Amino acid sequence: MAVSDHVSLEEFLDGVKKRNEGQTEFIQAVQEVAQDVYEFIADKEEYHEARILRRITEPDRIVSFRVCWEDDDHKVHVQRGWRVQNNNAIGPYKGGIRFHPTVNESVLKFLAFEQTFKNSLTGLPMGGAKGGSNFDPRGKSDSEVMRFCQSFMTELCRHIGPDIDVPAGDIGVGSREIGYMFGQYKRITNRWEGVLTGKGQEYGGSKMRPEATGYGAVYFLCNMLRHRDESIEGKSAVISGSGNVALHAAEKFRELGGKVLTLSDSDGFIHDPDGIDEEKLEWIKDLKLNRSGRISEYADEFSGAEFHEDKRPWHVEADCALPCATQNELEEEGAKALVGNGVIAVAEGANMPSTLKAVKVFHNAEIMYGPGKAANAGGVAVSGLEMSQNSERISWEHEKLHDMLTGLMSDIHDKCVEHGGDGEAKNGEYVDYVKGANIAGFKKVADAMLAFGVM
Ligand code: NDP
Ligand code: 2IT
Repeated sequence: MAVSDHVSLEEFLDGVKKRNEGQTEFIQAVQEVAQDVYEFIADKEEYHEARILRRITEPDRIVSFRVCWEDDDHKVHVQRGWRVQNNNAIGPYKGGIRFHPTVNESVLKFLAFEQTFKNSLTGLPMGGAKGGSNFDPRGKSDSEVMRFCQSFMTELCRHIGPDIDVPAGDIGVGSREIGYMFGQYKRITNRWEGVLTGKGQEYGGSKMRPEATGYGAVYFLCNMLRHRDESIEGKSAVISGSGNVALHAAEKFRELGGKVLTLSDSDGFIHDPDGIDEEKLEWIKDLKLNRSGRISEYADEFSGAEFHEDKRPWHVEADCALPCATQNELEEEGAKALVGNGVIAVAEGANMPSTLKAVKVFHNAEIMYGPGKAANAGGVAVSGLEMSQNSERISWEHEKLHDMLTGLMSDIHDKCVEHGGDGEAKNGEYVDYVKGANIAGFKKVADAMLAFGVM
């Protein structure tokens, strides 16, 4: 029997900071989870003895590799690629791949750590991982992106497999990149298997996967609102980002009777006081998907809309906020502006878009705040369903998958209420969704780890 290991929360966090010096995003993510987990395990000696949290904060492994590729002018580029396999206690490693110049080990470790809890919350058998590269797909030709993806997969393929680790998309990795990577995996291994999710529907991709994260975030928002006898009908929203998650969140929010006021990209945000209707949204999709355009062009196209360069949309008055771009895009000052303008609910489509100080502002104001690991879990949940369909060699219909997605988001909401509120599915009480998600996500992984003994 192991001896008890009762280090205080402060000592534990000091250790995390020392062991991961300079990895600010990773430390931030651990800090947010550790507070709640410590409270939960205060009287549960077995988790202390087995040092479960200490083990979850040490990735199972990190693979780092060189990715070499040639551009259209035959210039050779050398980039770095990573896969962080955080924890596979409850299922094969699972999580997206990000291509963005800001990618580094800290960012991928925070994402893999968060993914471990998110995947657990879905109730599906998936462990947590994340990968990517500091490659910037912006401004690159299709051929350049193809050569990069092939080179990246040539190394990554040694570390993944349908029962080992199943990557998917994230920032900078959409259906085009998944296609190139899947093709290369198949070519090298001579195996057609469900090794990636988010595939095209012609070759094993699941219906509903492209929409799942954004729609799921709005369904999570609906569940939070319903808990307080509210709905989206007639409400307004500020949304950041204009990628896969943001555009599908905007689409669903509008479909459910809400008015979307803003969208953004890394150049700034657009504000359309008349609301971004279906036709305008189709125009943006075409701009982003087919013309590699910038969101600023919206203000030139639609009268009444304004572009705010280098600004974020949090000062625009709205009932709801959906940060759907990237980590730490919503700081304390933005949170105060939202609360000051009477926001009632925030649902995170992005991963950790709110800083710790911003989260505190939401908690103090007791608004409904759904953290990314709960609110954006719809994407990976449908990825899990894509894995099931691939294993069964079958394709489920749109309606069935849609029903499963809404059911999964409602279950995740209920788990948050169970551990972050007073457990009643519908009573209007304040729910600490961060605490609920952290504890529910932790418990399943921790209990599986206890079953395996010390390793
Ligand atoms: P996309 O690449 O499709 O879109 C990303 C959007 O965010 C773009 O509008 C981009 O603008 C903006 N953005 C990216 N980085 C920055 C930055 N540093 N500052 C400001 N804006 C930025 O990615 P997704 O929509 O897939 O992902 C968005 C978020 O959702 C990420 O946090 C991701 O981890 C999370 N997520 C995604 C899931 C999915 O299924 N795709 C699942 C769960 C979470 P620009 O074009 O100017 O770079
Ligand atoms: O952050 C995420 O959940 C994702 N990028 C999706 C992961 C997945 O495996 O579908």
